[in-house]
Amino acid sequence: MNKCVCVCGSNGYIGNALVQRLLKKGYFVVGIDNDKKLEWLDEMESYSAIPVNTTLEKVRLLNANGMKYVHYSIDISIETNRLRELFRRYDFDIVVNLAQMPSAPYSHVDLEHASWTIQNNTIGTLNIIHMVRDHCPDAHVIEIESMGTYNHAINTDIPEGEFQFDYNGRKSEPCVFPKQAGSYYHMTKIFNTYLMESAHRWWGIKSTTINQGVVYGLWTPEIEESGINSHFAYDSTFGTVVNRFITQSLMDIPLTIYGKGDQKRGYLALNDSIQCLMLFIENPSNGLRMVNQLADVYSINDIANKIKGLNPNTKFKYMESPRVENTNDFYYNVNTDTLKNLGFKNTRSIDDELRYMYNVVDRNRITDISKEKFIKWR
Ligand code: USQ
Repeated sequence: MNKCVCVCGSNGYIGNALVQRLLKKGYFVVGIDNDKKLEWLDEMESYSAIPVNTTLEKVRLLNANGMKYVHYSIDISIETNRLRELFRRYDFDIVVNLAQMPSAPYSHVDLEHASWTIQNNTIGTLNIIHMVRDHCPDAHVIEIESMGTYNHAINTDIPEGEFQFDYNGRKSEPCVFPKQAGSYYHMTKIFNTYLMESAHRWWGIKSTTINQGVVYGLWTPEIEESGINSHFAYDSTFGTVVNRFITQSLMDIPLTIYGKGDQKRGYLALNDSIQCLMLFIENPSNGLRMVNQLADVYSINDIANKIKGLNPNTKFKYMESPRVENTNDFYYNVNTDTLKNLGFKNTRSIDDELRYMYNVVDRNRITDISKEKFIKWR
C-alpha cells in the first residue's frame, strides 16, 4: 500500500514543491495549510514576481492530472479539534511540518508580530507532536528548523546530532548543541528543536529535525511540468536574498547588500531542498535525528558577484544592515554528513539555477515591481 504523508504548510514555498514530488512518486498526500500566507503577504505588500495559483485551482489542476491530492484548510496552531479529526481519519506514516511563518523580518515588525510568530510557530509544532503521540505514534515526524539558530558566527564547527560537553573534567549526557537566535523567528526554531528532542525522550517519537540554510530558486521538474509555481517573493520581508537580488538585477535596481556583505550562509536550490526531504522520507529516522541541510556556503558578496556575471549592468548598493548580524567574514564550517551518507548530491548548481531564475522571472513577471519594496523595512 502507498505510504500516507501529511504535509503541514502544503501551500508554502517548499510545501508546494514537496507535495508535487510526493504525488509523482505515488505517495498518498494529505496537505494542510491555514491559507493565511496570503494575509501576511498582503499585509507586507509582498507579491510573487511570477504567477501563482489559488489553493482551489491547485487542487483541481493536480487532480486533473490523475493525482489524488487531498487538501484541508486548517490552522494547526489553533484548530486542535479539526486537526484531531484529521489524525483520526488518516493513518499517517510520515508527517512533515512546514507550517511556519518563515520570515525573520516579519517577526520583528513590532510586539504583536513577535508574539504572534512565537505562538503560531511553536504551538503548531506542539499540536503536531501531540497528534502523532495520540494517533500515529510510529509515524516519522520531519520538522524544519533553521541554520540561523547557530547565529551564523559561533567560530566553531557546527556538528550534527546530539552533543556531549566536558565541564570540570566530567562529560554530560547527550544533549542539543548550543543554539542562539538571530531573530524571534529563529527563536521559535530553537524552541521547536527542544520540543522534538523532548518528544523523543518522553514518548519515543521518531523524528528528523532539519537545520536548513537559505533556499532559493523556483525549478523542480514537477513544477516545470505542472506550471504550479511556488510563490516567488522579492520584498524585504518575505523575499530571501538570492530571489531578491535576481529580481533587483532584472529591474535595474542596485542589489541591496546589507553591511559589508561578507556574512556567510549555507544555501541550496529548491530542487535540492526537495531532494533532501525525500531522502529523509525514504530513509526514516528510528529515533532522534538532528541534521544540517545545505549544499554550498557563500557570502552575500559571492552571490552578488555571480548575478553581476549574469548581467554585467548589475550595480551594488551597500547599506547598513537592518538586522542585528555580523556582516564581517567569519569561520563557518557545517557538518552535513547525514545527507552525504544518504547519497545527497547537488542536482542544481547555483549558476544554472540563477540563469534559469533570471529567464523565468523575466519572461513571466506579472507585478508592477516598485523600488520601495526592495528597501522598505518595517
Ligand atoms: N540580505 C542582504 N540583502 C537583502 C536581503 C538579505 O544582504 O536584500 C542578507 C541578510 O542580511 C542575511 C542574508 O542575506 O545576512 C540572508 O537573509 P535572507 O533574508 O535571505 O534569509 P534569512 O533571514 O536568514 O532567512 C531565510 C528564510 C528562513 C530560513 C533561513 C535559513 O527566510 O525561513 O530559516 O533563511 S538561515 O539563513 O540559514 O537561517
